[in-house]
Amino acid sequence: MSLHSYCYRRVCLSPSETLGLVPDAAQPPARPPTAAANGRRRAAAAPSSAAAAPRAGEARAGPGPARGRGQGNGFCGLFSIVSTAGIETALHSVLGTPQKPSSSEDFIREVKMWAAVASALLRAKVRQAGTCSLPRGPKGRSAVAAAALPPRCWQRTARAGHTAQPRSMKAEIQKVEALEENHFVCVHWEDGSESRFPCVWLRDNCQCPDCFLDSAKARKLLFEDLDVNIVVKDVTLTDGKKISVTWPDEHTSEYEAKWLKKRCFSEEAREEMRKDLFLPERQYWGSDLQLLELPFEEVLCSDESAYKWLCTLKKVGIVLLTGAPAQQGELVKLGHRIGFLRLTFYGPTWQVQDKTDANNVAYTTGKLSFHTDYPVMQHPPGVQFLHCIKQTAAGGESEVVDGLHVANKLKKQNPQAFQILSSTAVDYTDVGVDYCDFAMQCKQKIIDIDYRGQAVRINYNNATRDTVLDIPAEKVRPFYAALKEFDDLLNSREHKFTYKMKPGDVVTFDNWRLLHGRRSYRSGATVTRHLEGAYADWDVVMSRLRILRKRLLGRN
Ligand code: OGA
Ligand code: NM2
Ligand code: ZN
Ligand code: ZN
Repeated sequence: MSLHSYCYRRVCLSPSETLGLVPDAAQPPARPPTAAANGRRRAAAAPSSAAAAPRAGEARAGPGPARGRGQGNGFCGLFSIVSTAGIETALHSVLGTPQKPSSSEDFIREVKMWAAVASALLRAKVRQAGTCSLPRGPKGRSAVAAAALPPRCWQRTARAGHTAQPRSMKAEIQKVEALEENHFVCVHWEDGSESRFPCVWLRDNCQCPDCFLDSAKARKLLFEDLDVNIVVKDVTLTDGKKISVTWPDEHTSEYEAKWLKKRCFSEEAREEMRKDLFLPERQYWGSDLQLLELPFEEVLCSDESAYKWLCTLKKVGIVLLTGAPAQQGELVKLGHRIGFLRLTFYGPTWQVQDKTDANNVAYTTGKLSFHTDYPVMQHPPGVQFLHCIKQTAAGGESEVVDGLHVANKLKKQNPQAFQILSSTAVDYTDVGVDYCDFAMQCKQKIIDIDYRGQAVRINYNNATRDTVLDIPAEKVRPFYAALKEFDDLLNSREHKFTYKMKPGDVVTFDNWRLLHGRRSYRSGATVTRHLEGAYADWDVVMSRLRILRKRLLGRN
């Protein structure tokens, strides 16, 4: 075992505590950082409560990079950790930096040093009874996590029975026949309708154990073994509920009526399936937004509430969860509720507050104009959570706008501006240090469109839009003019919705669809406003939504 994996495994936490954010233990982590780099990063990696910790930058160990966060003083910073996530963050920070020490001896010395730091951290975790003792539950889950989410309470409620009934789907077959030189199987349904299934698709989707691994619900049949010109040798109907196909090589396949009906190739059936799988329905809104509020605790513990939360998040794009404890660590529970959070260079969760030498404009008291987070990533976070821990008396109000709704309006109002924004690749940049050091660059269209020309994602943050603009000079002014049109529309009174978060509020929103902003507030000697933020991926959120829906409504 290499030194890397040695020190890594020693500090690895159990999967339930790690949000799934810890890289696979089998993969060697990046090299430990140099001491100098860590002097800058250490405390930044340990989220600490606003009250207990020094403000970022107030107790700097030494000069950091221009955009670095620089805070804390050596080991004291490490011991200010108050949550499992904090420990994990710190350990990643300690172990996950790609900087190279100068020689292999240096390297080994540093690995040893950081291994010692890691075990000190683990000891600290046990020692700090008041702030971070994590008594084990029966299966090694931390009591903190268990209290928030009593042993997978969503699993418990799942078995408790539900009001919703499975959807009835009548699928009785009257007759079956082969058509078009046996290239199609035509199923005649009892209701008089019919479905035509191409033979190549039927053979490809044989559900027998030789062709399909039921435990994985995945195809075993290799594509190289599929004859794309295959025809049926024989097709028969068994009791109206099943058809049986014999292939030229005598392989037989059976297909159930219900299974076939769902997979009918008609435009209507495919649309139905699309809706079932992806819930594409959107409700557009403007200043008239009816913001759904749900109690935070209910979403954690009731499947019905969680389902409502995620359905509305998908359809409307924003839901407010209320009454969360006004302390750090609550978003980690929300992450567990869906599956896991999305790690970025700003950490597993991040603290939005005024910081000295802020490494992001969000970490100042300034106004944030309408933006989506992280367009500098090729795949920006789909969902964002912002938990208000502390709110300032004057200023700091939040604003949201339905970006896809506004993009549709722009398309009608000024098709040329829409065309420019949906075809010009804009450079974004983000360089600095936080969870580890980063130098992000990305090209994004401000309005992403699908194959039909429909707006599907907004990628716009004026702060991280690069000074580099990789377009011909004559296209520059038209680009700015188009962006001005869009920005003006976003900011029009009819489109934006304003609210002010209270401690305990958690706003959850679609970061691909909404743009959000905040009004400025006065800076002071102490932190007067503090939000904890986190991201999730739409894939993960949709996965949880489908599971909840299946459980509650009996549908896929
Ligand atoms: C951010 C952000 C909003 C706020 O951190 O990206 O948009 O209200 N914050 O501070
Ligand atoms: N923060 C809030 O695109 C961005 O820079 C969004 C991200 C710092 C995690 C801000
Ligand atoms: Zn088969
Ligand atoms: Zn933001």
